[in-house]
Formats: sequence, structure tokens, C-alpha cells
Amino acid sequence: MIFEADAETMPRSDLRALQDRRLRALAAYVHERVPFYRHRFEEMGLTPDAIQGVADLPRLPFTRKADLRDNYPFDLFAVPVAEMNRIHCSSGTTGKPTVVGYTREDVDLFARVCARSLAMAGAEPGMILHNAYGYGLFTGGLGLHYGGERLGMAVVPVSGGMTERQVMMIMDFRPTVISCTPSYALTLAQELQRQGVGPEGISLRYAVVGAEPWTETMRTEIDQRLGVRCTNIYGLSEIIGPGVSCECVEVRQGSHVNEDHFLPEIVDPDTGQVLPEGSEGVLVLTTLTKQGLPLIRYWTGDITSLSSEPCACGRTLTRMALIKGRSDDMLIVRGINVYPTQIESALGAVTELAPHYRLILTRQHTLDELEVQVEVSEEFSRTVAVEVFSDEMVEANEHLRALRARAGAAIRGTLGIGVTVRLMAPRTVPRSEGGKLQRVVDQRHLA
Ligand code: DLL
Repeated sequence: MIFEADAETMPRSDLRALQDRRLRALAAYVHERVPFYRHRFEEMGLTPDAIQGVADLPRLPFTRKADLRDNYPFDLFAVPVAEMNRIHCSSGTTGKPTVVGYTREDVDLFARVCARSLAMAGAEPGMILHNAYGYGLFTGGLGLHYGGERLGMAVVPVSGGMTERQVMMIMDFRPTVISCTPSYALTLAQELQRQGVGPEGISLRYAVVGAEPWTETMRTEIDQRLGVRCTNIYGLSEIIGPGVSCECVEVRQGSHVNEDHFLPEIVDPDTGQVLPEGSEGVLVLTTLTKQGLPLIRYWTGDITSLSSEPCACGRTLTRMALIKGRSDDMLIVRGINVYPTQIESALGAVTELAPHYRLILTRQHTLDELEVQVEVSEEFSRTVAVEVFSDEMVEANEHLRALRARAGAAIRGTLGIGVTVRLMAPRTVPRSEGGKLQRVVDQRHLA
């Protein structure tokens, strides 16, 4: 089902004309209302009418997270706080959060793009949505909540955590759709398995997962273990929250960007030059219709590529590939750029391993060392009849040694460098409790 067919299937030439119009209005709007942008225009010697359409966008500088921080809390808002309807904050571990504000119209837009996303993911009016994204300052919970309600679903606002209770509610309420992070989907799958419930024993058919990087390996695992077709949902608080883009359940090859509202560009991470369609680079987004916190060329830091090839689902909206990682999550190990998702994909080819891993970075003298801790599957651990995976145990067991060597070879094949692999017993690598899972442990500052 397509929630807003007029917008989602608009001929691309009409869409471009609409983007041009909206961009002109945006340039005038921010120039008039946001001193930060007015100064930017002045610095560049530009008047708002220099921006006639999308083709002029590269003339404008990027907006970065630091700009939001420097204008903490409300100085980038384009309307007085009294006219705001809701305030969220972006996740961040240290220092002051990034604050985002929504007018009533923005909250309405947020609900509509989330309703679009849910519909893309297979949801329909009348279905129950088990919404396990965190509620609170994080945009995931409330975003999908309003989206589900707007679509006409019955939303269960479970939020994250209390996994046993969540499983009980999935068994008793019989939801058709679940929304949560991909890592939490696996935490739920594990709890279901512990209780002896297989995918055929639950009612779920669709899972809308996102908020953290994931891979095709995880997709297969989630599909099989929950008995669903899962789709990627992407977004960030600064732009609106979830609902910037979502995959269609029919094709699941790239997430349709709601580009009548969020204009995407892909730029070179080092030079900021706009790259041609299909190239991999940093995603930059411009909000075309947001009132409270309009942003021009926001540097997301997320690495992906775009494709406007026609899609079998009938939507004309451009598609973005699964996010490879954030440019600032990229690890440089002995000079090689490494994204955790590359390691995840490499490990996914080794069937005796489970998709639970952690990357530990240390520094020996001046050299960075990367240790990949990965769990063996429960089945394999039963076959080798080993419960504790100490280094000595692994050394003493030829099956484990061979498995460790294969895992190492798979990673070397992908990255071109060797890393240390440590096999872990099932259920010993930390799981998601509902929020975003931190897979990289950087101990280099301790060295
Ligand atoms: O994570 C919004 C969201 C909620 C998206 C629920 C999807 C589902 P922030 O907390 O501001 O907002 O974090 C945004 O998370 O820049 C990406 O680095 C990462 N991210 C979000 N969705 C995906 C995804 C929400 N599908 C940051 N794949 C973004 C990979 C994602 N990374």
C-alpha cells in the first residue's frame, strides 16, 4: 500500500520542479528568520534569490553538527520557542545534546513520513504495531508511534527493555508489525528461542528496523528467526527523526528517500564535492518544508549511495543503499579504512558463527590492533561440546582452531589485512537492551 501516492509516485521531472520551488522558498525563509543562515549568505556574498533551484544548492556551505551545538539550545530555530509544539534531542554520549524543535506542522509532517515508511514496510490500517523503539528524547519511539496512528494502526508503545515482558506481549497481543533496532530484533529472537517459540509460533510478518547500521547478514537472520520480511528505516533527529527514508517490502533494495521533503546529495567525505549518482560518499540532506528547524545541506556523516532507477513498487522516490557506517565511526587499522559493517558482512559468510560481535581497538606502541570478538552459533557450540571459550580451549580444539582461521581469512579477504579473532561462547557478547548497540570498544586512549 502507498500512503501518499501523489507524492510517492510523482514523475521525477515534476518532483524536481517541486523541489526547485520549495528550495527557493526555503532560501528566503531561512534568510529572513535564522540569523545564522543570514550571516552565511552574507559571508558568501549571496542573496536568497541566488538560489533558484536544486542546481544552485552546491553554492551553499554545509551545516554541521557543530553548528547545532554552537547554537545550543534554540538559536537555529526559525520560529519562537513559544510556537514550537515539540522538542527532541539527538542521541550523543558526551556533552550537551543537539536540540531539535518541531512546529505543529512539523509534527504532522513527521507523522506522515513515518506513516509512509510503515506502509512501505508492509503495514496496513487495522494491524497492530509493537513499537519497541525507545520513547523519550530519542525520536524513534514517538516518531513511529505517531506514524502508526496516522496510518490507522493500533500502536502498542512498548519502548525498549524488559525483553521477557515484550515477548509475552508479542505472544498475547499478536501484532503483525514490529519496529525496533536490528540488534534488538535479535535480542527478542533469542528470548523467543529460549522460551521454545519458533517463528511459526508468532504473528509478526513485518519488521521496520533501523537507527543503527546493519547488513544483509542481519537481514537474513531477522527474517528467519522472527518469520518476517524486515525493511530498513533511516533518519536522524536533526532532519526529523525516522522517516527520512524506508525500504519498500516488495523490493528491499535501497530505502526510498521522501525527497519531496528531504533533498539528498552524496558528497566526497574529504572535499565536499557533489558526486555523481551511484557513487559512495557522505549523505547530505536539506529539509525542504520544515518550519521549526530548517537545515540547509546538513552533513549527516553517514556513508551511502543513491539510485533513481525505477522501482518495481511503483514509487519514483530515489533510493539510498544500506548505510555502510558513519564517516566518524570509520576505524583506521594499520592505514586501512574499516567500517564495522564490512566485518559483519565478512563474518556472515561463516555459517558456524552467530551475528553477535564486538570490535576491540587497542594500541601497542604506535600500532593499532583490532580484535574481533565473535560468538559461535549455539548449534556449533553443541557440536564441539565446549562451553568456555578460553584461548587455551580454542587452541586445544581443532574444530575451533579451524573455525577461527576461517573467520580470520574471511575478514582478511574483505579488508585486506589480518586481525585477531577471538571466538566467544554463545550469549557472551553484549546484546541490545532496546537502544542503539555500541559494537566498537576503543581502548586506545588507555594505552
Ligand atoms: O536514530 C532516528 C531513527 C529512529 C531512525 C528509529 C530509524 C529508526 P538519531 O538518534 O539522531 O536518530 O541518530 C541518527 O543514526 O545519522 C545514522 O548514523 C544512524 N542511523 C539511523 N538510521 C539508520 C539506519 C535516529 N537505518 C543516526 N541504518 C544517523 C544505519 C542509521 N544507521
